[in-house]
Amino acid sequence: MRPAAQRRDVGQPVVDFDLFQTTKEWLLPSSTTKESNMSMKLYAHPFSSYCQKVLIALYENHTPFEFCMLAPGDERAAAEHEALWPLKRIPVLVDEGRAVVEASIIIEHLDLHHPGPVRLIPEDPRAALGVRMMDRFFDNYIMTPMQKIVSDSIRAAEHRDRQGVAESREMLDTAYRWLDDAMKGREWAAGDTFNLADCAAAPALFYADWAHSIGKAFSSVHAYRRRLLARPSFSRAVDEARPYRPLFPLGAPDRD
Ligand SMILES: N[C@@H](CCC(=O)N[C@@H](CS)C(=O)NCC(=O)O)C(=O)O
Repeated sequence: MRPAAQRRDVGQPVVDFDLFQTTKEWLLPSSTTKESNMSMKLYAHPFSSYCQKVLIALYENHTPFEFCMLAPGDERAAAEHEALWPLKRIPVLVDEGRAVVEASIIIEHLDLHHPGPVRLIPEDPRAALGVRMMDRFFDNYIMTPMQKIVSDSIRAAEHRDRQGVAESREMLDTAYRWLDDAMKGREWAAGDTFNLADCAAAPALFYADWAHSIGKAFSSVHAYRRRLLARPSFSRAVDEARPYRPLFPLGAPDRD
């Protein structure tokens, strides 16, 4: 295992971003990224589920990068982040001065421009489609309802969305049931190897079980969640996020 990724003091200025590129250019692959030695920067927080999704991919291949911590209250880091991505969501990867957003796209970017021994997207386009389908499943039907339940709990009582939360809980139950069936006899979410779909699954199932517990009957989902927790890349992300557990709005359980 390589040493931990270099961590940057959040207050340091970022001098090498070209913030005046058009959005279209930001999203185009750079012709120079392949052989680049310039370090990548990830704007993230260790406790964020979507950031963990990308951290897992980086750790799987021991990809060097600089972690730019977005701590609450750090206005300078927040301003840098907003200049890169006005929608203010994390993670944001900066590679060769270009911002890459959306966790799945960041992982696609890593697989394309910084490949390692663990292929995050299979080369075979048919297999890749199955991986992307499962990635969408985890984001849309596990992560999204989990986030809804968590974010609703920090709203003022008069702004709570009871119906939305009830629908999210229902969606999670249906998604757990579907996944339990899908995971029977499978080690990883799509195919025989660990890939993008598992990067998405790990933090999604981790936090979803905290927000709306996975029923005991769904033994294949529980077994898969345990396999994910045992994977060194995710286990490292979970350990790095441990100090922030008191921030979990619903109260973190005393377990992983
Ligand atoms: N679709 C985005 C979702 C990213 C996202 O929701 N990130 C959360 C942290 S896990 C965030 O930035 N929350 C801040 C906010 O909602 O203001 C992705 O896949 O990267």
